[in-house]
Amino acid sequence: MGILNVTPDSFSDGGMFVDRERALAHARRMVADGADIIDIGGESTRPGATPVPADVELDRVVPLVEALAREGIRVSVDTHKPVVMRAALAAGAGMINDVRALREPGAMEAAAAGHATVCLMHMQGYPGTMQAEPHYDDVVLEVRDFLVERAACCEAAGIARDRIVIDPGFGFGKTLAHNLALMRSLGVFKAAGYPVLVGLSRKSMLGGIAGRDVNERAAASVAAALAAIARGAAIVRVHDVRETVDALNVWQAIETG
Ligand code: 7PJ
Repeated sequence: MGILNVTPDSFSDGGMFVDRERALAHARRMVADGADIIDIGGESTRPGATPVPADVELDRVVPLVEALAREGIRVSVDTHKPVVMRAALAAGAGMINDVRALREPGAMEAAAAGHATVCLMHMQGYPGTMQAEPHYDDVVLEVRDFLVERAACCEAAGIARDRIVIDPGFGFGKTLAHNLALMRSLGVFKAAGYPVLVGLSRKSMLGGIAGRDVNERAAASVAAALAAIARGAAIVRVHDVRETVDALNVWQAIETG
């Protein structure tokens, strides 16, 4: 899954793809490099980011969904707003990626309409304050139980099991120790019976380990993506598609002999 942020303030590529033609060109480049899905985000979820009104988010996201879907590209939309979900699905999106796991009023119903896949992500707290003092007694079991419960709600709302993907939400209300524990136990999430999505690309956790600024984290991100796939992740959400695909191809060739 290649990341396309059309926000002026995202942490690593903020402002780069606000222009529609540049955004489309970048999406096409990621597909040519091997991305199967393009995840479009019109509102930054980084700590302290300003919320975006629905009309601004719609204007940023919907024309891109339409254009890419028309080209046969599988599009995911990173949003928690039901109105954006509905518009994105009408424009041809095949996936709703919600960092709030469809907890906004009306989000579950909006995502259930149609046949799109939903990605349910775990977050403790809210973007403004989530990194202040994250706390868990058992991070793996608490995150797993939350996701399984959200998935059950989705199924009760008419979203078939095979439309659901789960994501531990690396960096969303988690310390480095929490993130590492989740990564080591990724098998627990896979065992819950849903495909697992992992998003670690260029995140501060990698910056902390590697001692690199945000735009110098490609190698660290590739290592994280490989580790995630090796532990059973079905989808990795990444900025550096070409580098990740190269690494995965080599790894896979070795694994399959
Ligand atoms: C994630 C996401 C993630 C899913 C963001 C960033 C922050 N969606 N949206 N998983 N992260 N499913 O890219 O660093 O980890 S926005």
